[in-house]
Amino acid sequence: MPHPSSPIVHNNQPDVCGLCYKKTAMPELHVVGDTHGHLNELRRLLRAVQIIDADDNWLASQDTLVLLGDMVDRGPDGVGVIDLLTQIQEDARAHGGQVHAVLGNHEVQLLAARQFGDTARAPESTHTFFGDWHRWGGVLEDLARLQPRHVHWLEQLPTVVRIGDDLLVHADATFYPRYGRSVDEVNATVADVLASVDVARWDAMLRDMLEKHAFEGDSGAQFLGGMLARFGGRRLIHGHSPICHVLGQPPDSISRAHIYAGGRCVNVDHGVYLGGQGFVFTTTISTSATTGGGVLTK
Ligand SMILES: [Mn+2]
Repeated sequence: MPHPSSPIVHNNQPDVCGLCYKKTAMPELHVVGDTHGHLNELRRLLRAVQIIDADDNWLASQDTLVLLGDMVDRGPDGVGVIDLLTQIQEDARAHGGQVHAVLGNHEVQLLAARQFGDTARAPESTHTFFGDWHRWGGVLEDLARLQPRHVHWLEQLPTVVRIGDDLLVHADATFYPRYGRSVDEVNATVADVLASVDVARWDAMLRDMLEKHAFEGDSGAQFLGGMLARFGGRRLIHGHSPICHVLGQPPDSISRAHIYAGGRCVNVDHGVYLGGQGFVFTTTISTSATTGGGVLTK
């Protein structure tokens, strides 16, 4: 096999040479949990596993990177996170890779604060969209810096993504199958709400997105099984519920994903905004024959 002239090779058979980026032939899936405006930490994590280089160039060949939502709020630079993701999304695409970001409740809360401001969330409610966004960690500088290109990027985010046998969503919540019978239907339903000016629909969706811990215990595992049967996939990966809270451990002690429900559920919320060191969950992309149409009982 001829030796490449440059150590930087985007190669369809990357395991032929030790100087090539990728040591394995199989494309990998990398998943990053709730970033919450922590741009420096996100860069540090992506650089540490050589997904991007020191200048934010894509290094991960034909791999797929998924940011699992709640990329904004709570931290210093949510808009900076959006800008970085937009840029590496383009760079990855140009090099055969993919970057997806999934919609989390904080993205919807930010869009709601921008669109509805001091509008009450319900006729008798004293809660406003802006007030709730701010109370739950909304950063005023982010709202002020939000340009139409950021809004457009947020509005087109998918809510569910399936990569091989992995189904990726932000929240360990039960609303997804109520929003559609397929991944595409759920994404279309959420996009339809975001494109609407219907306060009641926004309010209901925001409440749906706040649920946590839906896949825990026997009934949770049963629901999870139905959800995987419905949307396809053999495993679900989510963020939204910091692992340190789930396990009752200090945030800085969390260094890996929390795998539960007999291996069919993976929580990757590293709690970076709470002081967690963060991690990137990496797995090979496998595809087996899976079918949709399962029955959900929860
Ligand atoms: Mn969340």
